[in-house]
Amino acid sequence: MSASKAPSVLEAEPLSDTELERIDAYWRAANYLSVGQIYLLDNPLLREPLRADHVKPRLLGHWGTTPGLNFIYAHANRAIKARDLDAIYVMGPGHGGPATVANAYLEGTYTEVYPNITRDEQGLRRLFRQFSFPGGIGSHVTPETPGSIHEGGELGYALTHASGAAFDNPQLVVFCVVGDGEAETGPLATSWHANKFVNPTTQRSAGRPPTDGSRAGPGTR
Ligand SMILES: Cc1ncc(C[n+]2csc(CCOP(=O)(O)OP(=O)(O)O)c2C)c(N)n1
Repeated sequence: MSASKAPSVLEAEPLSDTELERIDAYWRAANYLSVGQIYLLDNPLLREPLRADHVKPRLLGHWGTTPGLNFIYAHANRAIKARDLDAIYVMGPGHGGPATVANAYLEGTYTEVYPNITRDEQGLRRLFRQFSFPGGIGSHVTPETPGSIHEGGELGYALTHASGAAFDNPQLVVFCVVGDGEAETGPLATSWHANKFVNPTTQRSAGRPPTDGSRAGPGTR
């Protein structure tokens, strides 16, 4: 939401072939790690032909939202590195859990926090098996997910949390994805209005909402 270091749109260049190849490779790896968590109990690298007993008997969630979340994660990382940004990524969609875990694993954070989830075939098997499985991790972004401070289990709060992060940290870039299902909730319907507090030039009298219990000034209705 901060535009302080954004380059001019007129001077922007397309990514180089090397950058595109690397981003694409990262994205495909994150997608593989995500789909593996949803479906696979065993045979994590598909070294042998897939059999029914390699697949989880009861799936929870679906694949739909995950490639989009991974795509934004990959490009957000690119922008963060290129411009040395302070950033946070708020993921709203209800079934986006595998994406966060996949990226934490790809970056190495997951193994740092959970040394038994190693970066080899055995670790991959454990990573896939534990997702939405008895004794494992939740199907959404639970607090156990390294780096996560936004619990994804109850839909509706992505935009509120993203706006709050931006209000409190004007220099922070906040990437926020809202699920279409999430967008049907009351809290989310209301939080679309939060932008009126962010931009004082379009809502001049709004400013920052009072946090000390005092009444808002004229024009803040
Ligand atoms: C407040 C609330 N209501 C219902 C649910 C059950 N639920 C979990 S995921 C989901 C669908 C979410 O749709 P969307 O946000 O578009 O995410 P996607 O399915 O694309 O991942 C629902 C209704 C919930 N988690 N929280």
